[in-house]
Amino acid sequence: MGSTEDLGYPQIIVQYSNGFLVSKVMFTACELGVFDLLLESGKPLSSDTIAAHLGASTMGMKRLLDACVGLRLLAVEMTQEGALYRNTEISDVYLTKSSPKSQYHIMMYYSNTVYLCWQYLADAVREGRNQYEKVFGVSSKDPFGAMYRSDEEMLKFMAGQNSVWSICGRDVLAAFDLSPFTQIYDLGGGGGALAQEYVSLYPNSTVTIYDLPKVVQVAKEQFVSPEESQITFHEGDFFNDSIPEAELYILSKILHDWDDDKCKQLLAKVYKACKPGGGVLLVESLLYEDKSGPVETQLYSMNMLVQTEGKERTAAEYSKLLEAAGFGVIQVKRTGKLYDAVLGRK
Ligand code: ASE
Repeated sequence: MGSTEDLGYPQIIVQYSNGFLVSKVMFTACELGVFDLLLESGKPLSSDTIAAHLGASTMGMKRLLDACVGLRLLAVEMTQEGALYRNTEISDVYLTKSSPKSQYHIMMYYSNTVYLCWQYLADAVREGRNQYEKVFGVSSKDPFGAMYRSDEEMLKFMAGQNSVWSICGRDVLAAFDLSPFTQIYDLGGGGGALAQEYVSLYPNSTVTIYDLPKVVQVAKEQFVSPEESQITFHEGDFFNDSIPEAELYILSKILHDWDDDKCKQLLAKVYKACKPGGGVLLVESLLYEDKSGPVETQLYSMNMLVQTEGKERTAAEYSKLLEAAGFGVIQVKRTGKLYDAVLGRK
């Protein structure tokens, strides 16, 4: 890359400028069901066939499919009947709705919600706050009131947040030996995918998903079957309602939604509720200490600016918050994937 730039062609600038076009092509192919159709079909299909099945224009679909080939999300072969398209292995596994590792729902959340918020990134930077008022016409004072402004939005958020655990859940839960803990609360556990990973990795544990009543209701109806007897629910607002006693509390992508004061308030409450010898597991995307990366985490921190009251933090920043609440013996494990783990003990 360096040498191309030395010759006066700014490869990196061109690539970054086109980044949002890349995202939107992938999101759109997901949304229209291109990858699902090609998986179901089991054989390569022409663009006309795909367009007909998906109720799209032949001209628009052909262009979308060719762009997906350029992005290596589809493969094409030339035959006597013309071009035939098929999924790549990565697309089969991650971009189809039915795959156990599907990232479809987070793509839909990015494409239809996050994307709209980023329209006002400059305002978010100028004002230092989220942009729900401008984007959706809802008050920005209560970020989760805004994010859950309709049942449909809440469901999309829950499904989206669930999808990441199929690719990172095991790593964050295996970062420490959590087998001594049997009684777990997952505060803000949402759709329950991390709780499901937890009980499959630690079969002697029971995980209680603590979340807002309407979130718990949807989790029970749509995400966690009553047959999963190791998973139970507790309806409440962890800032305003009591937190029951347990051995381990999981706070997965919770602290990054809030400013330091709110984090300290919540952690102090968790510390009080926690059994002696128990602990708290923070699951977050950790910035390097000098905040020079990882770039994914820096971008997520920008997203916390447009969508929440929080930010992504360094391991030292999370340790300070834990210490302020009373937790000691703090251990940090970077997983090398999107999310990392920090364990504090009481
Ligand atoms: C939250 C997590 C997310 C609140 C809002 C969110 C994510 C997207 N919007 O706790 C997942 C992380 N991805 C990004 C882009 O931040």
